[in-house]
Amino acid sequence: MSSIKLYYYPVSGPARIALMAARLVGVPLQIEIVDLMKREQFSEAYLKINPQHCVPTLDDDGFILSESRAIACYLADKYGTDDSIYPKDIKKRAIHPIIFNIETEIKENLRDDFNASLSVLDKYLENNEWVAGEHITIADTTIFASMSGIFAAGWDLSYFPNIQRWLKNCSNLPGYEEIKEGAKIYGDLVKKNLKQ
Ligand SMILES: N[C@@H](CCC(=O)N[C@@H](CS)C(=O)NCC(=O)O)C(=O)O
Repeated sequence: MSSIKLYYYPVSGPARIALMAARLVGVPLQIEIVDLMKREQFSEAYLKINPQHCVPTLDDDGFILSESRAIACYLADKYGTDDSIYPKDIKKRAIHPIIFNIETEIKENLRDDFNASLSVLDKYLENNEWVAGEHITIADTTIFASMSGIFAAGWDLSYFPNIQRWLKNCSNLPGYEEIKEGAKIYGDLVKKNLKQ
């Protein structure tokens, strides 16, 4: 297999989505760190492959792709050994997006919105081991990777027992050890911002 590069920064949730999807698929990656703190995403070379100057970006033997979820789908479609982690059946694919916006203060309505999204996720997990059913799919790695920073910030999950069980399972996934430090840095930044 030719080399697949992932332009990555561990503190970025979208970058973690792409990395965990790749690890779940089992495709070998060459990770290229783009240090956002040093503004490396604005280098001339990087802007040529990603004019939107963000991570992640995938370079699969010259085929350049940005957008974390598109990368997850591409990797699963192209390199997945079967379609279980990204079903071909579009009805099996359907999940609700979970969106969270953070500012320096978490306003009551945002907190409620996020908890409402968590309730939906918890309900999905009530009768299912994984988000989309009995099998792990890229829905799990995508949701887990994007929310891992918020969980690392210590979001109160006491009302969501199924999410707590799912999180334990997610912490055994391939790629988890690699992403957990970035998620922790993100979580610490959130905690620090909230204290200010
Ligand atoms: N929709 C994009 C969002 C990517 C994104 O926002 N990346 C941020 C880090 S979380 C970034 O690289 N920001 C640097 C910049 O915009 O200059 C995706 O899902 O891949």
